[in-house]
Amino acid sequence: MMDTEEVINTICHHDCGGGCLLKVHVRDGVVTRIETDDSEDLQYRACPKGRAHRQKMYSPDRLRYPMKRVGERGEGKFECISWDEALDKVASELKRVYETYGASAVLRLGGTGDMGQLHRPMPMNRLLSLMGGYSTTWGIASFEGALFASLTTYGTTVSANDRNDLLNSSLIIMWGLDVVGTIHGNNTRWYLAQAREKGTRIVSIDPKYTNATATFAHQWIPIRPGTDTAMLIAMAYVMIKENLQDQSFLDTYTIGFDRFKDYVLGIEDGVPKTPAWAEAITGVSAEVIASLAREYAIARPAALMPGWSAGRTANGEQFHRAIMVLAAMTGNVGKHGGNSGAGVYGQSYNFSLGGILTEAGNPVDEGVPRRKNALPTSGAVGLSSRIHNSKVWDAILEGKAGGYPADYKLLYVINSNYLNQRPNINKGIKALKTLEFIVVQEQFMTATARFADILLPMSYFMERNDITTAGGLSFYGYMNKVVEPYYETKSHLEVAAALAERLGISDFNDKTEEELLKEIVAGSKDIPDYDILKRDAIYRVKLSEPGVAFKKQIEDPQNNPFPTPSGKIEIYSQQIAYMDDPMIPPIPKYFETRESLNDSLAKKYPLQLITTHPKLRVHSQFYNVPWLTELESQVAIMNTADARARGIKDGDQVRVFNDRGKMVIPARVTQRIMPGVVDIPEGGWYIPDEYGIDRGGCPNVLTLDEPSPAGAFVSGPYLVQVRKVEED
Ligand SMILES: Nc1nc2c(c(=O)[nH]1)N[C@H]1C(S)=C(S)[C@@H](COP(=O)(O)OP(=O)(O)OC[C@H]3O[C@@H](n4cnc5c(=O)[nH]c(N)nc54)[C@H](O)[C@@H]3O)O[C@H]1N2
Ligand SMILES: Nc1nc2c(c(=O)[nH]1)N[C@H]1C(S)=C(S)[C@@H](COP(=O)(O)OP(=O)(O)OC[C@H]3O[C@@H](n4cnc5c(=O)[nH]c(N)nc54)[C@H](O)[C@@H]3O)O[C@H]1N2
Ligand code: SF4
Ligand SMILES: [Mo]
Repeated sequence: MMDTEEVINTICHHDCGGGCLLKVHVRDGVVTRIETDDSEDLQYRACPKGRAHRQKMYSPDRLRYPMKRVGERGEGKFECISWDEALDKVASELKRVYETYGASAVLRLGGTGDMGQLHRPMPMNRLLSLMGGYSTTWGIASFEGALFASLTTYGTTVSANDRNDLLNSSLIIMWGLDVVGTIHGNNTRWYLAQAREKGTRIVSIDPKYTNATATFAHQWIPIRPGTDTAMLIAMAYVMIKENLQDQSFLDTYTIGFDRFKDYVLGIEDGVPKTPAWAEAITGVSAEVIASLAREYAIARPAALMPGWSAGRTANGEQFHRAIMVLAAMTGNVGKHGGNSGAGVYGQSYNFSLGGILTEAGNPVDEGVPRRKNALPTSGAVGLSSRIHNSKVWDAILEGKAGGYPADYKLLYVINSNYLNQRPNINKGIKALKTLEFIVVQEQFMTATARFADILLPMSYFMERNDITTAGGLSFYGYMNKVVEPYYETKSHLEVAAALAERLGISDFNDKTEEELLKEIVAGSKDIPDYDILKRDAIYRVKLSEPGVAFKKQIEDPQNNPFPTPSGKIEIYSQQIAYMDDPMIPPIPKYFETRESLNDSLAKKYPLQLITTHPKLRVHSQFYNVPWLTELESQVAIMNTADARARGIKDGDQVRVFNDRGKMVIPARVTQRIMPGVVDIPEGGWYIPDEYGIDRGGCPNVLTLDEPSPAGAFVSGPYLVQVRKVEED
């Protein structure tokens, strides 16, 4: 018999901080096996999730047909309908809402399903803009605090060294960074492994003894969540007292160090920020703080590498501002082996692609004043027409009367499990029930999908073509279509195009998918040939040396000012001072987090919940893939002492609760998390029982829908209690 198996290269690019080559075996139009990169070159190897796609895309749970709601909203009762009926209904509801209430009543919520350039919310954004506009959100859930800090301190968000530059460091500090549990750039762990082998000292500061700590670190410093800024400021105190700071670097490249110094020494407020002061707040001993301060000041070059969780706290931007000040105090900015303290965009973010099906300019944003806490350089996200992504439920419930920019009537959700993935689900449910119409484009019956009036089944990345770029990785990727779409699923572009036709929007798009992708590739200065990119699926960009942020500014400051208003690294930011908000001070300061252990609420709810990112999921995606849940299931991770005090053993069912919600979940009892802290990884599915108690392990039943003052999404810590579920 003839062997009809083909191997097609494509790219998995999820919102995991990775992007990986898949070699997909296809037989008779069906994916039979997935292999990954085995090249001699730098490899972009898929993780177990990437290799489990076959089970996800052919899951019996996958949505196959358009559906309309038949029961109460949220009840999850649906009936299959034709695409014609579904699209007619969506088009007529859009038309009705535009005519009755105006464009701002249409709220478009997006997420990060997968990261192609074309099949995301962009086509729908264009259509809605041509219809008259739409309301949407601001605040990047991942790292808004880090972006704010980077824009104020350095004047740009592209401020981190490339990860391969870690091989030049003599000390690496992973501050709330777990590059094994989360992907923070495909090969970060590969570089850490090589650094470790070379003898580079590696320190990890984290409430959890993470996989990255276990694998790479020489020292683990457990710290109470939400208190990191106090430790950083106490490290600055030690450096100043012992005159360890790089004063000539500070004099040449920064402004405002003296103001910061006055705060640190207590000249400003009478409180010297000594290691003993920080010990009481952080739980880290004064000696450990002082010795890390000395070590970081003396080891040159040293890379201070933040993750994003410590910045997703109630005053998260202060953490990132403080870490950047320490990087400047030690003269580690702009140097090989150093790092600016930034943890977001590395130099490969400078890779660019051409015109995505361009947004038509959203009329709802036009002529709108900026928010008081928005930086002048933050673009459209700084407009007061936007709702912070943590405040969407209140905005729907209260509208203009509650001070929000509009009254919202129609919700359009694309590429997101918004209800599951935003804080305070119980409030979210109330809000969703008040809307006039909800459309959700989904692949699975998620918590959000259950609230749809019309549910549209979407194709998989392997069922359409797309292009992807870097995102911190040194490559461009072609996300090849490898099989035909599953049952009646359609791509995001096809849905927007079909709606445009029904709504009479003739200038939506006249190009095919491939023509659009060719245009995108043509806009890149790096990719030599479209067909070769398509065949190989990967084009590795070769750089002569690791990218170092601000190298020019440091080597030749006369000709290369920093892109800040002063041209210097701004330890003191006049742009922030203009905001005139005591909770966003112009120099970084420590503020006690809300729901800290000193809060009176801690008597009732004495444990601090954090919600880390799951190794074997991407947020809520892959939750329903048995190959992966066999390896790691959703649990509440707690310390042995806290468990013993409550009579809880590993594997016991426990209740985790606070005033916002309740869940029942198995406990994982371990010494790999510090006492007083509980971790329920984000992305567990919200699956309520008949009493409204979550049985799927979604931490957002417990979280508060309040951002930090400058807009960081707050993933923790929150106060909770844990009790054993008693058998009847
Ligand atoms: N408590 C807590 N909550 C958090 C966080 C936290 O740390 N703690 N982290 C926050 C962060 S940083 C983020 S980025 C957000 C993420 O929030 P979301 O972007 O909402 O996260 P996902 O769970 O990945 O949801 C994507 C959904 O899109 C659907 N989808 C629809 N169309 C497509 C498609 O074409 N392709 C794919 N692949 N999927 C499609 C997927 O099936 C999936 O249900 O969560 C935030 N929520
Ligand atoms: N496998 C996988 N990888 C992912 C994702 C995923 O869902 N799955 N999501 C991706 C996305 S969208 C994002 S935004 C990033 C998120 O990346 P991060 O925010 O860096 O990831 P987290 O797992 O939330 O937290 C990292 C570490 O910080 C610790 N931590 C929590 N709170 C604190 C604190 O207050 N102080 C200190 N010092 N440490 C703290 C946690 O214990 C954890 O070990 O991950 C990306 N990578
Ligand atoms: S899920 Fe992330 S790390 Fe895993 S294969 Fe896909 S892109 Fe790579
Ligand atoms: Mo994120």
